Amino acid sequence: MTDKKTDLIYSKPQAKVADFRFDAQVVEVFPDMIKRSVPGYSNIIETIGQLSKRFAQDNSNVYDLGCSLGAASLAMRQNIEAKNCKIIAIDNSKDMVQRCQMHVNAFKAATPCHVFEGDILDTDMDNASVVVLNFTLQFIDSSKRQQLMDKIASALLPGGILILSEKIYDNDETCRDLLNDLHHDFKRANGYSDLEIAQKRAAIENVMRPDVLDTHYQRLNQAGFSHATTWFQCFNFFSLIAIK
Ligand code: GEK
Repeated sequence: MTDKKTDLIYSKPQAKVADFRFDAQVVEVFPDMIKRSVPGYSNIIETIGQLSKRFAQDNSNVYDLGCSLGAASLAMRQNIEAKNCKIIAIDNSKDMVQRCQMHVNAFKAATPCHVFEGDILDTDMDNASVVVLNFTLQFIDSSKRQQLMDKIASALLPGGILILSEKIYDNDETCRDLLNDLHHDFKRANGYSDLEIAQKRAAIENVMRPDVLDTHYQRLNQAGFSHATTWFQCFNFFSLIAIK
C-alpha cells in the first residue's frame, strides 16, 4: 500500500475549518494520516489479520465495514486459511472505494475480496464468520448504532467474531482530559503541530461521536453476543472482540 504522501491538510491556518470528509484529498494521505493519528493502528491491523486466520470459517463471508483503503481486508486476505471464503469490503466514500479497489487489485490471494460503495446501514449481510468495524462505528449516527450491531449479530454464524475498534469518551473529566493530552502528545511526537491538531479537532468534532466504553458493551450484550473483551487500549483508543 502506498503511504508515501504526508498529511499536510491542516498545516496552514484556515479561516473556517470545514467538517471533515473522506474525500479525494484525504484519500491521498490517508495511510500516513491514520498511522500518525491512531495509536496502535498498525498493531490493530496486524491483529485483525491474525484473528481472521483463527475465526474465518470455510464457505463463509468476511465483512470489512467502512473499509477505507482496505488495510484490514488486505491483512485478512493474507491470513485467512479457511476454504471458499469471500471478503466483502464496503465504504460509502466513492474516493475511498476507488483507491481501495486499486490496492486489492495489486495483490494476489486465494481469498477473493469484493469492494463495494455503499452505506453499511443499508447493506445486507449473512453467513458471516468475521466482521470488522475498525474505527467506523464512531461515524455512524448514534441513534442507528444499535440497529447496526443487531444486524451484525444476526449475520454472524455461531462462533463468529466482531472486531470493533473505536475512539472512546471517558465520562470522568480528569481522565478524559489526561487521555486527550496523551493522544495529542502522541500526535506531536509524530510531527503534527499544535495548529494541525487544533484544526483537525475542529473539523472532526461534528462528524465523529465517540461512545463511552460501557455503551459499547451494553450494545453488544443487547445484540446477543455471548462474549466480549477489550484486547487493545492505548490512551482513548481501544479495540474489542465480541464472539457470538
Ligand atoms: C481501516 N476501517 O483503515 N457506510 C460505509 N462507510 C462509512 C459510513 C457508512 N455509513 N460512515 C463512514 N464510513 C479503516 C478505517 S475510517 C476511520 C476507517 C478514520 C467510512 C468512511 O468513509 C471512512 O472511510 C471510514 O468509514 C472510517 O481499517 O478515518 O478515523
